[in-house]
Amino acid sequence: MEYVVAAVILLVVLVVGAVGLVVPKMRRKEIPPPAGGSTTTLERPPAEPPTTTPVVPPTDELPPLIERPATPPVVVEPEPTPVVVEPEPAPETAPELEKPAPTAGRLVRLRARLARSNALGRGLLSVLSRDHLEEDDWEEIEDSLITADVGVEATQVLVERLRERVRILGTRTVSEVRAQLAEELVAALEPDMDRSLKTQPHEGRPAVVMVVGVNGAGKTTTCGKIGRVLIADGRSVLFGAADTFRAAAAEQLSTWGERVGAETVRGPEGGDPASVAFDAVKRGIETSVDTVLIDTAGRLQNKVGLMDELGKVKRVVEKHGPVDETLLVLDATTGQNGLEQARVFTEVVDVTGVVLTKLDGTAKGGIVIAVQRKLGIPVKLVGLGEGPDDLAPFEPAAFVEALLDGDA
Ligand SMILES: Nc1nc2c(ncn2[C@@H]2O[C@H](COP(=O)(O)OP(=O)(O)O)[C@@H](O)[C@H]2O)c(=O)[nH]1
Ligand SMILES: [Mg+2]
Repeated sequence: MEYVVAAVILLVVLVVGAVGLVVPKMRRKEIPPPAGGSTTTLERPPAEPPTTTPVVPPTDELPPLIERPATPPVVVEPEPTPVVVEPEPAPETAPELEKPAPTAGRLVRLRARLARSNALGRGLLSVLSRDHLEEDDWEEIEDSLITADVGVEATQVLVERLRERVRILGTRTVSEVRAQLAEELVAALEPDMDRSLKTQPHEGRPAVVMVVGVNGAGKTTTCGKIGRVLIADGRSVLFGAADTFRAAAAEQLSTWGERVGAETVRGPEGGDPASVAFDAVKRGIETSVDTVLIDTAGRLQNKVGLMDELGKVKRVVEKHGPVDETLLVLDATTGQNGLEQARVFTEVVDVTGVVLTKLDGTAKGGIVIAVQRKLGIPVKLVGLGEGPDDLAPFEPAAFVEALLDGDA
């Protein structure tokens, strides 16, 4: 038994001893692997320390850089938004407060522009100042007037009167001839016609001005320009965008309105023009403006449709009270053809005045005489360019001076 016990003990001792020897070895062997890992660790440390080391110092340096760019973009982004919002009203308000050019000085520019683009006077004066006027000379004078768009009828009357004068007075100096020609041209423009614009408000409601004419004649532009003229004179205006055919037309009119701080009443694209016009006048009454300016569409493709539409606009607007002024806008560059188209409008609505636009262009000033003669309606305003204040009241004497200016 004792042997057995001793053997067991010995065995246990041996086993323990063996384990004692083996485990340390295994630990050493196991450690190496971790030590082998320490190879990685060796790589790591250099990596880690540098990582840690650079990270720390740069952290001090980089963060500010990183934060700044990171933060600023965020800060900068929100900032611009409010900044953008603020500037917008500011520039809009600024021009609004700037009063449009007064109407008084506008004829000076009219003279310059007409003198630049029209040569009515030059040919006429050179012929008229010849020593003896033969039949050929008078024909040349007639041609000059017709070329200047005065129209055949008006030309014949003019020439007849000039011949009479020359025969009786026998004048020949350029200045004398010029004066006579000017007098005759002014007379042909019927200077006694009433050219005032009916824009004064009534008791409790604004004056209503309707603007009609073919597309492209300059209706919307003229609405905007008239609004500025009125505002320059200290009045308040409201625009009605009754050209609902194109969204761009309402947009265009709103822009004119915004520039002078005037409200624009507009409807949906393709909506009923008459209801927009009605709403505009209604709004004008509510806000107590002096004048409501109504822009209309001018599609001539369908004359019946146009008549119906314009007639309806007028009828509906007149539920508030009579329309004070219906202005027909005519493009002066379309000459005699434009006149024929213009007639359609005079059949549809009771036109009270003509606005002759684009006289700054290639137009011949004689068209003014033809327009009045053919339509029997006074030219009240003339358009002299695309600028916001390029519209002037029409004054026959000043206009004739401009036509003849620089040519004598
Ligand atoms: N040169 C010149 N251009 C003008 C005048 N009036 C209008 N226009 C231009 O004519 C074009 C048509 O004008 P717009 O008002 O849109 O015509 P609407 O279709 O009748 O409303 C635009 O380019 C205007 O700037 C003017 O008196 N002189
Ligand atoms: Mg228009």
